[in-house]
Amino acid sequence: MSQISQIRRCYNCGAVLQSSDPTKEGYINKEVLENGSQNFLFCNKCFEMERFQPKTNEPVVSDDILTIVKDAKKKDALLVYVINLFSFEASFSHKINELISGMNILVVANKYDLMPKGTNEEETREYVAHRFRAEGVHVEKDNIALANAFDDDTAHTIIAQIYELKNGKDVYIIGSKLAGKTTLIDSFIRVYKNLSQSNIVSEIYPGTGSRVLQLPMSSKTTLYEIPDIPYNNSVLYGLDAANTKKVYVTKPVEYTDITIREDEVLYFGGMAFIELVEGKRTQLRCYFSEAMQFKRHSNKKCEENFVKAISKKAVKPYCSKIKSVKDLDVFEIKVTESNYRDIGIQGLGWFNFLAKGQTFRIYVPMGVSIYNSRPKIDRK
Ligand SMILES: Nc1nc2c(ncn2[C@@H]2O[C@H](COP(=O)(O)OP(=O)(O)OP(=O)(O)O)[C@@H](O)[C@H]2O)c(=O)[nH]1
Ligand SMILES: [Mg+2]
Repeated sequence: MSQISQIRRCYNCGAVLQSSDPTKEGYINKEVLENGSQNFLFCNKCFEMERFQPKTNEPVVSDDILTIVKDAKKKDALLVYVINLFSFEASFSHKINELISGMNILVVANKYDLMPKGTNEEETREYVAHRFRAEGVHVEKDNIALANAFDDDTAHTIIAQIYELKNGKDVYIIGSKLAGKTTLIDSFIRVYKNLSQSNIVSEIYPGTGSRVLQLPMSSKTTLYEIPDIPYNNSVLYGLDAANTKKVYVTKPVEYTDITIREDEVLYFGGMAFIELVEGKRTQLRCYFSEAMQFKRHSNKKCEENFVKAISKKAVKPYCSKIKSVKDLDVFEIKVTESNYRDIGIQGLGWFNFLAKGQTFRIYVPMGVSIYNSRPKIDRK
């Protein structure tokens, strides 16, 4: 008799995974290795690297939100966490994540309809679970619903999932501004039957100054809409209407491949730009709105030239808040591994590239977050 078993490797560094010797390459906790529910596994070293990246700007969360989340936790409620799948990676608040860790969570990965054609559902769930895991929040892969909030079928499925998971408890919906909570709740209201004696109301939540929408779920339980997690770390924050329209993605995103060389920069309109400070020529697979103008330049006086291009409105879309180089935040990312990676800008989009020891600098409007992660869309 013979037995075949698969040797699993770290998704990041490629080391063979083992849980016998923590001092050797590829060490991973035994329970994670044996769990079997995840296709992509990281050795502990790579996982820590991913998890404890230097934190960039975070959303500023009000005390009201924290009070409501604490209450939800105390009640052992189901938390429905709505994310905008196109751009959520840097939308998390560590204060909130510390609180929700260990709660019963259903993630609604919304705007799935904006993902490129052919996006794989299973891989997307895996990616979302990974991003939550990197934030210290465990979410079962089966508790990640891919959604288009406008769609009645989606609303039916999610409502059924909520009833299945809520265990007779209340439900709280949380998510960043523009994630799609209102659209989703409107769809719920269209498709669900209110069998209780109570009405849908919007009332001040006890202990806060916030008005909260409340939907009766049964005679004893209620669904509460927690106020938006602010998006002050997104490029969309404070952007004028005309430029917002150009940044905003409204149909399935299509990528553009652009190659940059060492000492070159690539503009993402007049919203942000990246510089290849060190490393061989690299192809960037860029996922941004179709109105985005990509332009390559030399990196000489790159910040000054970028500001000038914006002041002349020579690049579109542009962020009019950038009036001098002091209005730019700059991040440096050195990648060591030999694998595909994403670098993304909150609210704007992301690019994917083969990491081979490059050093990038990312210039963004002040206060905007960036992230560096395993790919959202796998390259076959
Ligand atoms: N393509 C697509 N767009 C969506 C989806 N859900 C919401 N939107 C759009 O995203 C934007 C934000 O949706 P809202 O439902 O208002 O989001 P919110 O989380 O309530 O955020 P607020 O604007 O703060 O109320 C709107 O322009 C919606 O039309 C979705 O599943 N797919
Ligand atoms: Mg809303």
